[in-house]
Formats: sequence, structure tokens, C-alpha cells
Amino acid sequence: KLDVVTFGEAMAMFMAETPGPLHEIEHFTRELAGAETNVAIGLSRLGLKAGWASKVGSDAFGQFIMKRLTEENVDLEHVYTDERFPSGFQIKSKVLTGDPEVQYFRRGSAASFMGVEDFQKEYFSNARHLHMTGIPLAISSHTRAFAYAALSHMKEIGRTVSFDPNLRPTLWTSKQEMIEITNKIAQKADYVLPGISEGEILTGFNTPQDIASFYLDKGVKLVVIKLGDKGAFYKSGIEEGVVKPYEVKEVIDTVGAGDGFAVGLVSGLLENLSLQEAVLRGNAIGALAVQSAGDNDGYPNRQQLIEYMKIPIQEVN
Ligand code: KDG
Repeated sequence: KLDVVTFGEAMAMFMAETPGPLHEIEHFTRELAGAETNVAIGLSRLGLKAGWASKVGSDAFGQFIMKRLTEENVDLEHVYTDERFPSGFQIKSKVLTGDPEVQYFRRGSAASFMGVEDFQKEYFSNARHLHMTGIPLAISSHTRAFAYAALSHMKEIGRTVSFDPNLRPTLWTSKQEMIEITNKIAQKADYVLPGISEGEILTGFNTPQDIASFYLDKGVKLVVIKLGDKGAFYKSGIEEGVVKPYEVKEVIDTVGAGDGFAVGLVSGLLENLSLQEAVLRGNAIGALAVQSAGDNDGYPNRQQLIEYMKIPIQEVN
């Protein structure tokens, strides 16, 4: 039995040790990246049972991905090793402000060949909730078909589904296609979790209220919009509001914050917290994530989360 199932591509990630343009960097630190693996790791650290479906190559990066996720207690029963293709990796710059530069080396990776023929219904049926992101929609026609299969199966058997658009324009062939396909999937999910700029790109609206209404009108039950250092806005059919952010002393790396937010929100909803409390937990894990260099190394275990959430924030309205 799983609490949450997710699927996607994991990559070895080489983080520059010093600031500067990527082509000049000589020293990198290896970490693990992949939006959905970040979420699986975060949930698992909180004590939830998380499973991740994917493919990896039989190379050193694939072995590293499997080892790290095993150490994190993520269920890997739906991960296949395919020796015909490599595991992907990425390199990431170090920045003092703003978002880092990322370059991918993932085209033709083992994970990009996970198609609908690989989809294991029984494995997914075993989970209470599906968390998905827009990245597999962009990676290849195989992963897109897998995503459609996973979503329709989970909806068919009455499971809840969360969807984080995670727009990666460089993985798409056109902006138009990115918007159309992402919205087509988003509107079938129960919870949609865009960042504010993603929401603007996807809907053409620029206020959190309008962006949320765009999806609610199409049948989505809850939209939570990440507002960065302004916290998060939530709107369901019955309630709406802004939950203030936790204070961040120093932003070290923003990547992984959105996934951390999903960890907080999804775990909170599965534990029957109120919507406000679940969003607050999302904010807490997002804030912890931006204060560490890797994608997921800032995510807390249960005790650390409880301690961190004792820090008073500005009033919640
Ligand atoms: O959300 C974090 C991800 O962007 C990062 O881990 C890499 O999965 C990744 C991607 O495809 O961009």
C-alpha cells in the first residue's frame, strides 16, 4: 500500500561549486534531481509511503539514482533498468540571486522511453493519491502517453490527483503546445499547483483569483498558486485566501521549492489538515528548500518540520 504514487525522470545533477557561467565551471558537486523524485523523497522523509515509477539506465548515474532513492525509502518496484539507453543528467549554475541556469543532457534517456506499455495498473491502484507534474508531458510521446494512462486510471478508480505544471519551455517544441497540453491535463486533476508566473503563462490571466477561477470553472476542486516570498493563494469551490510565507534568511537555491511545497500540501491534505494548514505546511517546506543548495536536501523529516513550523509567521488570513 502506498500513500502517494508519482512518476517521471530522475537525473544526476552536477551543481557548480562557484558562481559563473556554466562553461567555465571546473568543480561540481553531484546531487539527485527530478521533480517527482523530489516529491517522493519529501513525502518519505515525513513518514508517508511514496512510490515512484520510471526507467533508468544500467550506468553509474542509474545506479546512483537507485541507491539514493533506496536510502530515502522510496518504493522502486515500478522502476525498470534498461541497459540500451543512458540515464540523464543535468548541470546547474550557482547564483547569488535569482534562478540558476540549468542545462540538460537527457534526450533519448532510458526514462524518456517509459511508455504506456510499461504502465502497471495494479501498482498505481495500490496508492491513495497520484502526484504528477507537467515534465513527463514534455519529455517524449512515450512519457506523455504514460501520463495520460496514469491520470485516467487513477480518476477512474476514484483516487485524488495533484498536478504541478512545472513548465520547462526548453523541453517543449512550442509554447502553444506546452500551454494546450498542460491545460488539458491540469483540468482533469483535483488539485492544481502552479507558480504565479506559470499560472499567467497557462491562463493568460494575471491575478491569482482569475488564474484559480480558470481551472475551477473547468472542474478542478482546488487551485493553490505559489507566490514566492509572498506565500501562497488557495481557492476551492468554498474557500479562498492567502497564507503568508515563512521568513527566509538567505535564498541559496530556488530549485526544488515548488516540489517541497507539493510535499507539504499533499501530505497535509492526506492527513486531513484544514486547507489553510496544508498550505502553511507547503510554505514551510518551500522555505526550507530555498535555504539549501540541492533540490531536496532541505526537505525536513517529521521532527524537523514540527520544530520549524513553531517559528511564528505573520498572521494567517
Ligand atoms: O523541480 C525541480 C526540477 O526542475 C529538477 O529537479 C529537474 O526534474 C527536473 C526537470 O526536469 O527540470
